[in-house]
Amino acid sequence: MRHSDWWRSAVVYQIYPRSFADSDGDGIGDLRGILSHLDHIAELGVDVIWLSPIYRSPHDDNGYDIADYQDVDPSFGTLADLDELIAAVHDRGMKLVMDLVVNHTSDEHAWFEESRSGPDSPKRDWYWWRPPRPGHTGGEEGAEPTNWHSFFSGSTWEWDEASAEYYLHLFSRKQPDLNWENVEVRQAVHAMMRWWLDRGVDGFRMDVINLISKAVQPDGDLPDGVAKPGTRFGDGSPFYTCGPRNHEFLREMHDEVYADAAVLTVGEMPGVTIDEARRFTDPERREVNMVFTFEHMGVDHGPGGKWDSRPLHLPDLKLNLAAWQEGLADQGWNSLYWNNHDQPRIVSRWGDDSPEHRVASAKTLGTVLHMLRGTPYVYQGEELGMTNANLASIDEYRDIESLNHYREQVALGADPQAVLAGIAPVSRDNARTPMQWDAGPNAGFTTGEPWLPVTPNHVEVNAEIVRRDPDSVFHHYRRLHELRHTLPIVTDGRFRLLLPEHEQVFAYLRVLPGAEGVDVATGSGTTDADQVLLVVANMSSELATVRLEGLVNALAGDVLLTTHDDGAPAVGERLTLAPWESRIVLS
Ligand code: ISL
Repeated sequence: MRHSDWWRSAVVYQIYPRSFADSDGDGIGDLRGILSHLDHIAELGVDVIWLSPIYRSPHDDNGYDIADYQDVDPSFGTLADLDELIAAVHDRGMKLVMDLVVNHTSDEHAWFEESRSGPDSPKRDWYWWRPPRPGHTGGEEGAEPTNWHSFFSGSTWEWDEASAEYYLHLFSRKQPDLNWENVEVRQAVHAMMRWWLDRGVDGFRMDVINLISKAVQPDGDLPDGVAKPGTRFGDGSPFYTCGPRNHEFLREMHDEVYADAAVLTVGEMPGVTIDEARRFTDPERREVNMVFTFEHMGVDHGPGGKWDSRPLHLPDLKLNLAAWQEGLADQGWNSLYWNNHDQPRIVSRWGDDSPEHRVASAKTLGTVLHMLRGTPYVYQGEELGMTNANLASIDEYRDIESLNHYREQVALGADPQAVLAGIAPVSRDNARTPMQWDAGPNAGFTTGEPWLPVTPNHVEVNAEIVRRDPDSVFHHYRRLHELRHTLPIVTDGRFRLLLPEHEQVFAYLRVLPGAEGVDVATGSGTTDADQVLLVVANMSSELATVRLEGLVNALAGDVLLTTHDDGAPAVGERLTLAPWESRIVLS
């Protein structure tokens, strides 16, 4: 492994600062709160911390709407606090990766304020300004330049009365899209990134970085999308997902900013395909190290998409993850995640968060993800087995995506209770409830009023308890990280899915060729000379029985990690697994 490839055997821990730890009692997490809990993260044995945005922001989208890329928001602290954090992270042998949100800025960013000042502004072209649709005066329904539906409901266009033009915002109206066609925009972003690298940060997680190139037509137009059923809007995503100049822009960024730095770069990419991901992450192309796919996060969506979630059909998940494992085996690199600040908690989503199965299911989900090939990401609280929020009414929600969806649907005549029932299991607020540090008031997160309710189960589910208990989710994750750091097979082994159709069990092999010429790529079997890591996991709350044909040797290897200590040693090809039991076996 080259020195610059250090991230291939690394584990990343994501902090959502607003919900991590509050040092000053205002109910909002902050940098000094993070500083006081760094040892918790170091003990977990991760290599990198990714910090969700802490920049100056009006917080329309909790900091993903940035008003100044080179300053810290007062609610989080100061630049001096951040310098201290960078140093403290480095002192503990870890690295710090910043969130880079450059598809859009806040409408309160000086660039946009200048751009908005009028059509003659030198920065007018830094954003997407367009006149009303021909035959319309502007401001009225249907006058928008395209019919695109925003990620956060409503139109992607906001009317600016003063200059009688619209501006584009794929997300909230307070998140105007930057025009990456304009070279000055790109140069300003590059300069800002270099400023952060000079300050000592170790890389970037790039927010929706596959949306920055819009398919603008030769006449300057952006095309309408195909109509979305039940709304007046169309799907604009073909015109901004992995657009025509996306690769060029990332290659340019690489060459201008981090060609010579051993940084970690990960692009968040909704709608990216395996083929595109392979190109984005092919080291030869010099773009980014890895991307976040959304495909596996969509396998439980019904026809109504995100708000229409269904119980998981395990074979769908296995086939999707296997396709990415195989698709990026020879070229490119995967990132691995179950959770982040936008996804519901995995133990509530695909595990079983009842008292009986919560711990085992959280561990087994961790096992299945962490033994895959790629760089794993752990989201704050995942190591505690934190659950969904179970918020009682719409008044308790804070997430702009959930709130806008609710308002839009109710305005269209939908039953409010039905809309709420769709939001509850998937809302981004599920991930954003305060970190559960202890059983005390507000889970030790704040001495004030938390900005989002603390989950009542913090009395049993908290950091203090899991760090003390050697059988906890925390220590299971710590051991998973240890395996990655000590066994080259976890980083480098080929992946082979077993039992693709099995509805309860997720089983796969990782294989390192032991003798020259052994072709594991074909999946045609293994030889005695190969090193084989077997992962077998019951992903259900019932007993499961499997036949692992031809794998007697693999089953008879050393059990490196298991959820159930009393699990009988495997004899023969038939194996019965307790609910949520999993094993990692090396032979
Ligand atoms: O959460 C989502 C899945 O339905 C999307 O709506 C989400 O907004 C999308 O995945 C992009 O996410 C990123 O950019 C957004 C920000 O709100 C998210 O928090 C961020 O992760 C806009 O900056």
